[in-house]
Amino acid sequence: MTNNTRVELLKYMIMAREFDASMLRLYRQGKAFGGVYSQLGNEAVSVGSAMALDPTQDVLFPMHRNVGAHFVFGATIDQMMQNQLAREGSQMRGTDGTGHYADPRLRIYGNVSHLGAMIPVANGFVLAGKLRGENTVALTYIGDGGAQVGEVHEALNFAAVHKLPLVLIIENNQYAYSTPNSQEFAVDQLSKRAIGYGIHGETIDGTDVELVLKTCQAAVARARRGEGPSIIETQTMRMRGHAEHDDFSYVPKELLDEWALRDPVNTYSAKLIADGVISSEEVKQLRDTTLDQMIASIDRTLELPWPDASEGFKQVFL
Ligand SMILES: Cc1ncc(C[n+]2csc(CCOP(=O)(O)OP(=O)(O)O)c2C)c(N)n1
Ligand SMILES: [Mg+2]
Repeated sequence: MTNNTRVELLKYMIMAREFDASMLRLYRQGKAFGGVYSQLGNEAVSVGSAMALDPTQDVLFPMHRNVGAHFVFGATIDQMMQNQLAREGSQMRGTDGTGHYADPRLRIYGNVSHLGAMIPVANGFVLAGKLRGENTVALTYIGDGGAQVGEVHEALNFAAVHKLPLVLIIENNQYAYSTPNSQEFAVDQLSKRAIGYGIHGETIDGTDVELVLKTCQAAVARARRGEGPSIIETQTMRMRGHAEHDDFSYVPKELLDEWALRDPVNTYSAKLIADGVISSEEVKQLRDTTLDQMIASIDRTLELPWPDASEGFKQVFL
């Protein structure tokens, strides 16, 4: 892996981290509406996986904790801010913050809220590509809770039978709302389900961005060779509540303390400093510059008008 790629990985993780931190502040200031779903602790999954794709030919179907993947695919901070603060320019015209939109220009198809429902859509996209003779790979995500929905099984079976170029990341962040893994499934690794579909599956440490990138690159290469889909289960911890209204008092504090030591941004910064790829001063500068970019974007976005109320009645069944 080149030093350039390593610095890029860090840069995108810091962008995701600072965007997230901004949203948490804006929520407490009463300026962010609806659900604010923190991706704290998930940056390595989001960034490492999206970096494995070719944004000019592949497609991204992100979930609610994948801000980093959006940035890798070229979404601007302003665009993401307009979406989340529901201002003019929002891709959902103010009706939602993180889902229910498509950005064909950037090849990003934002999540629908019904868990599991996006995987068949990703299947359809790459099946169409296959029929047209294109070599498009779709990357999508599902949580440890969402992975228990029936549609996920149907979609994986379909993708396996048709050898579709699909990479599914199961983001196992230990909880689905207040439900822990122990109440969700009885298998020790969700990737073992791949055996039942006859496809490739593996479980990896989702706090290690280089491991995520390499694992996803291998999955993308298999998909391009026509070898079909892969399931990659990434082990992380949801370091905040389900969304910011949730105080997550049901999560044992020791568990959070344990995972805090594996913070993906801090551990990767330390690794690159130890390897002499970047200095601690440069890391600090990167974080400061990124924070300045967030603040400038927030200022610009809060100046924007709200979308007209009539927008809420468009593109919906009444
Ligand atoms: C089919 C379906 N059931 C329930 C919900 C409500 N819901 C939204 S997010 C969520 C928890 C999801 O947990 P998980 O899949 O582990 O993802 P995480 O939020 O932890 O990243 C639930 C129950 C939904 N959106 N869709
Ligand atoms: Mg979860």
